[in-house]
Amino acid sequence: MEMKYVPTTCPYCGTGCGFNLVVKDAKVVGVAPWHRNPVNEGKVCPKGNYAWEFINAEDRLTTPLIKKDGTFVEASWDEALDLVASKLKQYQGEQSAALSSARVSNEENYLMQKFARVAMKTPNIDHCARLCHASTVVGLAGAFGSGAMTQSIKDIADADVLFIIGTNTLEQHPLIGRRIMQAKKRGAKIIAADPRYTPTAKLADIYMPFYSGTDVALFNSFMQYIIANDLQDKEFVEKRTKDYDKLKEVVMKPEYSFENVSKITGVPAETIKAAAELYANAKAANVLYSMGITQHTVGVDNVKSVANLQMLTGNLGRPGTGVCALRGQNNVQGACDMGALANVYSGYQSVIVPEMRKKMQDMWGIEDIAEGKVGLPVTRLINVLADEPGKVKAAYIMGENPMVSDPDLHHVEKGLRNLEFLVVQDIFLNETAALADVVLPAACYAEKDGTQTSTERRVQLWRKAQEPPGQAKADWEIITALAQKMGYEKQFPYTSAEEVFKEVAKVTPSYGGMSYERLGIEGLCWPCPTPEHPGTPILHKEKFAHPDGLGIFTPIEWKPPAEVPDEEYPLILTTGRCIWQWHTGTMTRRSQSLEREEPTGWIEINPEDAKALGIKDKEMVLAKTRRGEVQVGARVTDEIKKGVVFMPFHYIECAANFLTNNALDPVASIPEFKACAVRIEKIAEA
Ligand SMILES: Nc1nc2c(c(=O)[nH]1)N[C@H]1C(S)=C(S)[C@@H](COP(=O)(O)OP(=O)(O)OC[C@H]3O[C@@H](n4cnc5c(=O)[nH]c(N)nc54)[C@H](O)[C@@H]3O)O[C@H]1N2
Ligand SMILES: Nc1nc2c(c(=O)[nH]1)N[C@H]1C(S)=C(S)[C@@H](COP(=O)(O)OP(=O)(O)OC[C@H]3O[C@@H](n4cnc5c(=O)[nH]c(N)nc54)[C@H](O)[C@@H]3O)O[C@H]1N2
Ligand code: SF4
Ligand SMILES: [Mo]
Repeated sequence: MEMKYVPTTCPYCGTGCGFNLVVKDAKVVGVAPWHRNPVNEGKVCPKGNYAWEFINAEDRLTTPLIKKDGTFVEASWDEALDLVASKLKQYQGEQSAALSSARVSNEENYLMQKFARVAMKTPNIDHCARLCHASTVVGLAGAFGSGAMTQSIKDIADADVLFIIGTNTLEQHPLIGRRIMQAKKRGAKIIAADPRYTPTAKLADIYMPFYSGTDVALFNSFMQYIIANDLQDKEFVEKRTKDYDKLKEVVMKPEYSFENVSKITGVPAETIKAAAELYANAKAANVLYSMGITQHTVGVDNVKSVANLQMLTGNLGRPGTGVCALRGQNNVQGACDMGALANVYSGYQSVIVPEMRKKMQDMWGIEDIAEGKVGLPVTRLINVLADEPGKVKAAYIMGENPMVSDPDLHHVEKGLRNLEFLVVQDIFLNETAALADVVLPAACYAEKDGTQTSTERRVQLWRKAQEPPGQAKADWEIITALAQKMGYEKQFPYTSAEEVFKEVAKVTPSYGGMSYERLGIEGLCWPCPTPEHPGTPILHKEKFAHPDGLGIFTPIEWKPPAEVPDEEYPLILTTGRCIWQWHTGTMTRRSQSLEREEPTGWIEINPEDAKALGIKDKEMVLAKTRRGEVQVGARVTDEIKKGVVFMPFHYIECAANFLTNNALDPVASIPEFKACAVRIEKIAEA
C-alpha cells in the first residue's frame, strides 16, 4: 500500500483554504489538515472536509459523448473534437458564445477566453461572476478604480466594528466566519442586517431584520446620521475623495431619516439609530457583504453605497477597515482576473480600447481576434437565445450549469433548446449537459496542476493528486487540443499548465511577478507586478486606483426591486444557500456525508404568514410566481422576517430558479435573485 499527502487548495468557496489530499494506492481517499497554510491554519469546514468524496463517484464522465438520434453515444476524443472543431468553425464570430467557469483554474480560464477570442472569434465570453459579483466588479471599480475586495481575510479579526450585510459568512465562507469570531472574542462589536436570523446574524450585537431590497435606504440613513452629527472623517473625505457634496445632497433628504427608513426596511428606527451610532464612532470598521447586496436590479447601487459609507468614515486602507466583498466560487476572482468576462481581457484590460486589442493580437501572434466590442454577458446571452432565435447558434459551456443556476429556468431551457449546436465540458453529466450535442469529460481539481485566486486576491497552487478517470482530460488540455484541431497550433502550443501560467504573467500586469516557484506554500496576493514584489494584501493604502488617486462618491437614491408584492403575489421570495450543499449540487449531492444533512429543498416561512395561510411545518406547499411554480416542503420558522420567504436553490426537484425573476441590473447585468413576488398555496388534499 502506498500513501501520500498532496497539499492543494479547496475547490469550493472563495476563502481559498488549503488542505492535504490523502492518496492511497493512487486514489484520493480523504482530506487531512495542512497546518502551515496561512489562510485556514489547518482548519476546514464540512465541504472542505468532504471535498474528496465526489472525486471517484461512479458516474464521473469518463469518455466523450456525441448525441445521435436523441441519445448519447460514446465517442473517441478524435471523433468528438473533430465534430466540435468543424461546428465552431462553421459558426465563427458573433453566432457563437462561450461560457467559462469559476470552478476551473486560472490557466484554464485564460485559455477559454483566448480560445473564444482567437479561435471562435467571438466577443461573447462570460461566466457565472455575472450571477454573483458582477455588481462588485463594476461598483467598486467605479468608486475605487479596482473591483476587488480591499483587505486580507486575516485583517477582519482586527476590526472593532463589523457591519455584516447580505452575507451568511458562517455558512457560506466558514473560515472567514472564523475571523469574525476572532474579532468578536477580541471585543469587536457586530452589526448584522439580513431578512433571516442566520447563524451569522446570531453573532450580532445589533441585528436588523429588514425587507429584501431595501439596502440603499439603510445605508443612506446611516450616512445622513453621520453627516448630521459631523461624524464623517473630514480629512479622508477632503484628501482622498471627490464628489462629497453630491453625496450629501442626496443622503440628507428627508426620505432617509430613521423614521422613514424604518417604514421602508421594517426595522425599528431606534435599532437603526443605535447601529449607525456604533458604526460612526468605530476606530476601525469593516463592511462584509456578498449576495444579499449584489443580486439585485440595484446591485451596483448597493455596492456603491457600501463604498460611500466606507469613504465617508475613512474606513479604507488601514488595518481592520475595508470593503470585504466575499467572492463566492473558489476561482471566481481568478476567472474575472483572467478575462473570462464580456468586456475585458486578462487584468481588466478593456476590449474596447484599440491598443489593448492590438496588445493581445501581438502577444498571441494573430491579426484577426474577435472584434473589439463588448460581448454578451451570460444573462443577456440567455435572453438572446430565448427571444431572438438564430442570432447565436452555437455555444461552448465549460463548468457551469445554467439549467439550474440561472433565473427563470423555463426561459433558460427555451433558449438552450434553440441552439443549433451545444458542447458542454464538465466532470458530471449535469442538467445542462443533458441538452448538449457533444459532452467532453474533464478532470477535476484533484487531477490537475494549476492555480486559483481567492477572495483576498491570493493566487495559490492546485497540485495533481491522482489520474483523471477513464479518458477524462484537464480542461486546459481539451481546449488546447481543440484549438490545434481548428488550426491554431501556434497560439496554443502548451504541454503543461505552468507554461500557460508563464503566458498569463507576461500579458497580465497584476500577475506579472508571479511564477509557480514563487507561489510556493503561501501564494501571493495581486497586484504583484515584478518578480521582486512581495504582493499586496491591503489595497488603497495611500491612494485609490483611479488615475488621479481619488475615490469617487456616487449619490444613490433607493429604488424598490423590479417586482414587489401585490395582492396576487403577496410575499417577497429571496433565495440563497445552505452550508451543506454547493449550488446546483453536482459535487455535494454526490458526497454522502453532505447530502444526508440536507437531502432536499425547503421554503422558510414566518409563523404568522404560515398561520394566515393555514400551513404547518413540513407540509408540502405550492410556491408560485409569474414565471413558474414548484412544490416544496414548508419550514415554519421565526428566523425569517414576516412577509419574506426563503428557498435554497440547490435542488432540481424543487428548483428555486423556476420562480426567480431575470430582471437585470442595467449596468452589471446581474439578475434579481434576492427579491421577487411570490404566492404560497396550500396543496389541496387528494
Ligand atoms: N455552502 C455553500 N457555500 C457557498 C456557496 C454554496 O453554494 N454553498 N456558494 C458560494 C458562492 S458562489 C457565493 S456567491 C457565496 C454567497 O454567499 P452569501 O451571499 O453569504 O449567501 P446567500 O445565501 O446567497 O445570501 C446571503 C444572505 O443574504 C440574505 N439576503 C436576502 N435578501 C437580501 C437583501 O435584499 N439584502 C441583504 N442585505 N441581504 C439579503 C439572505 O437571507 C442570506 O442570509 O457563497 C459561497 N459559499
Ligand atoms: N436562485 C438563485 N440562483 C443563483 C444564486 C442565488 O443566490 N440564488 N447564486 C448564483 C451564483 S452567486 C452563482 S456563483 C451561480 C453558480 O452557478 P454555476 O456555476 O452554474 O453552478 P455550479 O453548480 O457551481 O456549476 C459548476 C459546474 O462545474 C462543474 N465542474 C466542477 N469542477 C470542474 C472542472 O474542473 N472542470 C469542468 N469542466 N467542470 C467542473 C460542476 O460539475 C458543475 O456542473 O449560481 C447562481 N444562481
Ligand atoms: S471555508 Fe471554503 S475554502 Fe475553506 S474549507 Fe470551507 S468551502 Fe473550502
Ligand atoms: Mo457566486
